[in-house]
Amino acid sequence: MQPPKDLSVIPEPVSVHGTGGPGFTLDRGTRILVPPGSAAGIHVATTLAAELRRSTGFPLPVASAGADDRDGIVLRITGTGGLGDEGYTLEVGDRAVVVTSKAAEGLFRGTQTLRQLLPGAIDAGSVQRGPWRVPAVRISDHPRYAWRGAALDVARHFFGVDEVERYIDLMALYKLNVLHLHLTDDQGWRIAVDGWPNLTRHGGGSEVGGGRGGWYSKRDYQRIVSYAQDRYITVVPEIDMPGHVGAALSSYPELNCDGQAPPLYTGTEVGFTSLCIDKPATWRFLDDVIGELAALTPGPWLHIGGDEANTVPDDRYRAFVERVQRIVRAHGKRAIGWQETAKAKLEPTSVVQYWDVRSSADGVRAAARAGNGLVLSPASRVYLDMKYDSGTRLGLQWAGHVEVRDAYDWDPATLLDGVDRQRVLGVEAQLWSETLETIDDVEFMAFPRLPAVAEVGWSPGSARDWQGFRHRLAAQGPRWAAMSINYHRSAQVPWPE
Ligand code: NGO
Repeated sequence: MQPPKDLSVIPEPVSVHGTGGPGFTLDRGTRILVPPGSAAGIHVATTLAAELRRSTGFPLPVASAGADDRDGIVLRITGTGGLGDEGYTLEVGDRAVVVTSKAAEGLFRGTQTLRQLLPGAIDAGSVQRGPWRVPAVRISDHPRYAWRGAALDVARHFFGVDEVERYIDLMALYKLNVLHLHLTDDQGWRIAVDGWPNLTRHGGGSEVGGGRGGWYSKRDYQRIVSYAQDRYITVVPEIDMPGHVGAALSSYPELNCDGQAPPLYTGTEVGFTSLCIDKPATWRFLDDVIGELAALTPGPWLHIGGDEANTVPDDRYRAFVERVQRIVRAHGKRAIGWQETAKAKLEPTSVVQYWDVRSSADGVRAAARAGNGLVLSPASRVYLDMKYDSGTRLGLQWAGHVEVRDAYDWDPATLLDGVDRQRVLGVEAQLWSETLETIDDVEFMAFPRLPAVAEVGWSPGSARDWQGFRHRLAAQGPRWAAMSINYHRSAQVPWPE
């Protein structure tokens, strides 16, 4: 049976069937049932209950499912026939919504679909009037790519823990699963390192335009990591090197070849700073920074930057990247670096992140041929800091304008010819913050393009089409209003009045 017409789930699930009947209505008596003794089930159920209580005002108790319990929102952990850890099925009957997955991740992703099957008002921060109907459907779903990321630049302008958590909330609704934090750059150093306190004390106190900046204590960073973990999102921290290090150079004279610390920098030019590659102090510094950050980070990845080191000759650059990869490995992590790192001899487990659509991608192709995984962030598609059009108040335009359709209408499998599609781990939307000062600014650039990239990463190519997508996006408008998201009302989307 055809699914009901007004379904507007993003990302589009792999398969959706209407099953007829009235569907399910969430009410004051609804319980959320989990498998007895399942900590993962309780965890997912508790997060869902908190989300749904805010707007319904219902108690929604979480309880262990007894053998005969079939009413309510039922979360089940059991094999789902090849849907993988993030895959799930969701069945809506008159008496129950049943979400099934083989793992907690998949259960959580399924509950995010359930949110989107409910009216947009379900995502409001205060109690709203129902009814809270869920249409009668059967969904079977799993992601196309394992890496569906969003990067936030907290270096050019600083964003506090609460603001990052807000961004994580927005990512979770669209099933993104990697948060890449760009923690250091010329304009600011944002993460505490015990052995090098001046990095934050001095280097954390600036940002683009001369504002106060800010930085995360280790506890702050851990709060972000665990908030993300609760939503099955992996944090990938980035320490950019050997370039983009102005704040570090300004904090410690010994990191400079001439022993002189430059003043803090608040402009937006790129590519003119570098660590002093031959100094022993540089390597002590990198080992400490990477070691401390690795110890704080539960995920397997550490991003080493590597972009735009324009003052470093190629042979020195290659030797630098190779040595840094070894340090990352020694601290138990896998390295990911911007596409420039493909100039070096990469470890088999290292990943290359493609971004610069202006320069040749041959190095990236060679890395893929050698077996390295790729994360795709083509600037003309997924740089959410690009202006939508010439009228956009915020943003840059070095990669052109990126309208919603540009962010949506492309295929990661064929973006780079000559690259084996098996090498593509996924996609990542970038949000650089040279022009973004507040979380409102961040939201304006991310919405509606972030959900577009989320669908590129999740949905099968065959399920995607721009015409359908723009209508599903339009239907998210009331939900975004309920969530007070500051979104761009792109003329490409038929928003309801
Ligand atoms: C480039 C540059 C960043 C800028 C960004 C602005 C990469 C990987 N390095 O992307 O420093 O902030 O463009 O769009």
